[in-house]
Amino acid sequence: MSDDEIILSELSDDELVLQMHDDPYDGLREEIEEGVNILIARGWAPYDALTKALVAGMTIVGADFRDGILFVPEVLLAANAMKGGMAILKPLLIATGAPRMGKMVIGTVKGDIHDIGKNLVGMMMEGAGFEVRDLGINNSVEKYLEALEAEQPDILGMSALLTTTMPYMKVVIDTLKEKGMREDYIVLVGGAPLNEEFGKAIGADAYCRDAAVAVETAKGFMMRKHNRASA
Ligand code: B1M
Repeated sequence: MSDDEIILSELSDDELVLQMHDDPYDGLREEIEEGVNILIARGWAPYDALTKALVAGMTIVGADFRDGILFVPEVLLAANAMKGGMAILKPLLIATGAPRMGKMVIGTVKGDIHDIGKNLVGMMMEGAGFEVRDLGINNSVEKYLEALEAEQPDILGMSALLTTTMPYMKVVIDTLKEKGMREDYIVLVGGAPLNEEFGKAIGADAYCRDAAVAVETAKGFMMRKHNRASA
């Protein structure tokens, strides 16, 4: 059977998920959207559809981009397909969420236009009951400061996907220190090239490996903040 003849709704869950792993690679946004809708209609939890079908497919794209098999235009199409699936899952993830936990301002740092991971973190935080103000990509220290003043969040989240842009997180944190604002916020950082050691070295409160860890870490910090306030 050729790819054209595949009827997604006739595939088993395992076959469908395998097919969806190939879809970002081929930039097939509509097929990803259809696949997500089928999984949800079959009773899949939105989080499982996100991680097992979408993120896993994007990981394959990432490996081939790294190895020089795929190039920027193909990766842009893959990102577009991924975003189609995420747009369906976002309201579902939010609907399964809990009571309001706190507020987060999140953005990708200056010089960096990667936003898929950051968007995922924002979605998962909203799903967990956080109010999220997303600053988008390429944020200068001034933009972060402006948003912190305007939004008065509990948490500042920063994302960086490039080894050349991750040091900018330290610029933001150092500026907060200089202005005597550092202790006003819980600062969480994430992105593929970071690690825990880097998070500590730049003075963040925590490095978050993925969106689920970001949610758990944020909840933990908020609990401690509330406990301190009521002590
Ligand atoms: Co780019 N890119 N890219 N890219 N890209 C990487 C990052 C790269 C590792 C690919 C590679 O070579 N192997 C490489 C960086 C190498 C390095 O720095 N050492 C790279 C490069 C080199 C580039 C360009 C320079 C390529 C070029 O132009 N020659 C260029 C840079 C542009 C710029 O930013 N100035 C570029 C461009 C692009 C596209 C535009 C084509 C596209 C981005 C589209 C978009 O985001 N809208 C793109 C993509 C898609 C990737 C890869 C393939 C996938 C990234 C992704 O979306 N992953 C990536 C390869 C890879 O990472 N394996 C790559 C899926 C996402 C769910 O994971 O983003 O890691 P991730 O997010 C996770 C966690 O990291 C964490 O939670 C998320 C969800 O679980 N997390 C946080 C992320 N942010 C967080 C913030 C938090 C907490 C957790 O705050 C609290």
